[in-house]
Amino acid sequence: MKRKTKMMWTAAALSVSLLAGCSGNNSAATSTPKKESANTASAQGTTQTSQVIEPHKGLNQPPVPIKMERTGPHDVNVEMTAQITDIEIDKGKIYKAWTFNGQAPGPLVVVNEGDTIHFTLKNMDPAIPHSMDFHAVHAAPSKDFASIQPNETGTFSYPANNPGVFMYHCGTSPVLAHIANGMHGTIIVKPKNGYPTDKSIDREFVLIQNEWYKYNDMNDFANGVPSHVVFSTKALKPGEPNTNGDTFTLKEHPLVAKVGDHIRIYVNNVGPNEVSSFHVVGTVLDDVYLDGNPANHLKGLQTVMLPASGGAVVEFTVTRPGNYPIVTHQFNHAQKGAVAILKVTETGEDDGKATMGH
Ligand SMILES: [Cu+2]
Repeated sequence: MKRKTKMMWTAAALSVSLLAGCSGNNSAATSTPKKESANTASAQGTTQTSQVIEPHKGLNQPPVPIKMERTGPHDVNVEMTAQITDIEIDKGKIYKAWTFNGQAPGPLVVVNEGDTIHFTLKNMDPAIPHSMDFHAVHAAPSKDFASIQPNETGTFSYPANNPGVFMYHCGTSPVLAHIANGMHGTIIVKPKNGYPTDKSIDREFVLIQNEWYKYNDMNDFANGVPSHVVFSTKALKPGEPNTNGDTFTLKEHPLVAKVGDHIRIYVNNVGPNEVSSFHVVGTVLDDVYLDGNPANHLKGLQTVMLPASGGAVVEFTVTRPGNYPIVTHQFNHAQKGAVAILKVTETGEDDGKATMGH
């Protein structure tokens, strides 16, 4: 790795896998909270105060950093919150999201294949029960993914024995409402023996795709089409950006690489409803590991199909300087925001020039 990062957002220390065998507190900060208050949010955006459910009116809980601590060679404590936090999903449009830790998608969780996750969920929502369903683990959902009542805390343990890029989400009924309101995210389980291409990777990023609908509108969630389809990125290392799923941040603050870099992206489509036709304009995906499992190795893909919840590790080389749009090739969704820019420069640093749309 020859990555040099710029401090664009507040640092986040995320990968407990880096702490294997030692114990230490590895908490992550989130992106800089938006300045809008709930009042200005309702004035600026389409989220009308009248639509906000009564117990959430005026509520905008500041993001609480995730806590991750490795307590043994194969044991990781993860503490997260369920909380109500305003997210700017489009310029000036605030969504009073149901979130994990005040981010939507929630904070990235990284563990090692073979770890046992000791998970604690603190429900800060004054009104609604929430829960956690990690796709990466083997568990009894009725017990291990049980709902935590408002203002209560619950703890669960389960093994993460399969490597890959997995979705997590709140599994409280109606699940569609909890996911569509923002309670989703990504957990990476690092393969015990790595990926065959590990040695040649120069830079790696995380990209998550999600959709937004009308605020807390069950009919729109079930029968409508998304108003916004968006990408976000999450930090793999301290100092890398954490962003929420919005239409503009990854255009204004692109991912940055150097000419010749071999790039890896951990990508996850958290839906809730749509599939992603993940595509990087200007290159071919030389190596793809479906769901991030090294056994699912494909070569030379133009586009990788990610079902709702699906993940992948995709790798490619950038041979020429310029801006490479990363899209879902379902262009109705790209038009609604699902474009991120990878800026490739001779130096590997952002040259500050504006990026183009797509
Ligand atoms: Cu929930």
